This record gives sequence, structure tokens and C-alpha cells, in this order.
Amino acid sequence: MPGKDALYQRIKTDIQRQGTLLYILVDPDKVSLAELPGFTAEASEAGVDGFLVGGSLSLRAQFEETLQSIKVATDNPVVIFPGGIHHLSPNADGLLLLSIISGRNPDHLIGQHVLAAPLIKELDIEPISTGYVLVESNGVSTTEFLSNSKPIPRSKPEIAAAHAMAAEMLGMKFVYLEAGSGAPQTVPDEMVKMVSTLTDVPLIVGGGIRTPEEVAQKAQHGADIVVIGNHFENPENREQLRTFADAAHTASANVPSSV
Ligand code: 1GP
Repeated sequence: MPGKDALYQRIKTDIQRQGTLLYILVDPDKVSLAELPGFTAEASEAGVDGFLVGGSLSLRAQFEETLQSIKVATDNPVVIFPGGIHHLSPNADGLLLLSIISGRNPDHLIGQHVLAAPLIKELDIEPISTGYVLVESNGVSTTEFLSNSKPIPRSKPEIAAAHAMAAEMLGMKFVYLEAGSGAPQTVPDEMVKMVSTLTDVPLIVGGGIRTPEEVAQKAQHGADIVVIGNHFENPENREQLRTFADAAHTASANVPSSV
């Protein structure tokens, strides 16, 4: 029987083995369920290390079906990236229990978690406590708008680092630097570097990443997991899956692992 933190241990082992990991964010609003198992298998075959499922806004009621369509097609981790308590299911390997620590909205710091906790326990879902840090990216992201949480200024890596350090001291297991889905600018490399240098928990970076070069930059500056969503929603980009995965794995080779 798997341990209570089986998913967390699996991800940390993957980071030790592979270096920086490439995760694909699947937005249930934007997928064709018929095509999803094929895409999932293709991505896993190309070296993609795992899948996040969810998003801030839900316009369609196919979260559960999306999870199941991915699960049948891969042995890699399938992790809920919740937009709210409507995104709870025992059919994933676990969930990022996101607290939007860059904001000061108590509902997204602890309120939603209180509502979710009894259900997470009853459904026996593994939660991975994650300090979620929104970073300004030349526009208002969906998450910023919906959560009413102010992002951290791009030019202030030290503010991001102080948040990440606080998250680690509070016992959070991951830090996620988020520019926002479809962001015009990615999280600045200096910010990735400062957060990675000053904390020891695995660091996830996402939002607006569209090229293998950007993946490599985030990896070189200390990201342990790079997340891509929008770019691979376009089927024409899917032939690049292996190049992106290779960029993550190889660029991180000289960065000491934070695991
Ligand atoms: C958003 O970090 C993820 O939560 C991915 O962003 O869709 O811009 O790749 P993109």
C-alpha cells in the first residue's frame, strides 16, 4: 500500500533522477476527451514527466472525465491543480494544496482550504502543501482577478524570495512561481534564481513559457519543475514535446538538486 506522501516522494525521486521536470497543465475546458489519451501517451513517450489538471476558471463540467482520460494513458503523476473545491477527486495521484501566499486575501490563504480539508480526507487524496506566488506579468491574470490577490512586482525578486522562505518555514512542501496562464512575460530568471538559492523545497515555475530556450533558462536558474499549459493546447506544437522535455532535463544538469 502506498505511503501517505507517495506522490511527493515520487516527484522528489523524479527530480533527483532527471533534473528539472517538464509538466503539462491540462485545462479541462480546452481538451477534447477523445484525443486526450493519445496526447497523454505521446507526451509521456516524449519525456514529459507529469500532468497537472485544473485551472482557475471552469466553464465546462468535464474535470473528472479529463482526469480519467489522462490516468488511463500514463504511469506518470497526474496531479490536481485546483481552482476551487469543485476540483477534488480520488482519481488523481494527489493535489497541489495551493495557498496564494503572495496575496493577503484570507479566503485564498486558508478559507478555501478549511472547506476542502474534510473532503480531501474523506476522499483520501494526497495533498501537497504549496506556497503559490503570483508574479506580475504585464496584465491582470485570471488567477489574480478571481482570487483578488495582488501579484509580486517583477522587479522585486527579494519579495518573492521572502515569501518563499516564509512558505518553507511554515512547512509548505513546494513553492510555485506563477506568471499566470498565457502570461505575456514569464517569471524573471533572477527571481527564479533568488528563490531557488534561498529555499530548499522543490520550486515549480510556470506561466507564459513557449520555447525550449525559456524552459532551459528556468531550469538553469533553479526551477525543479517547469509547467507548460497553453503552448501544447495547439496540436501543431506537439511535435516539439521531446525538445521541451530534453531542454528541462539537460539544462538542469549542473544545478544542485534541491531535494
Ligand atoms: C498556469 O503555470 C501555468 O497556471 C501554465 O501557464 O498556460 O501560460 O503555459 P501557460
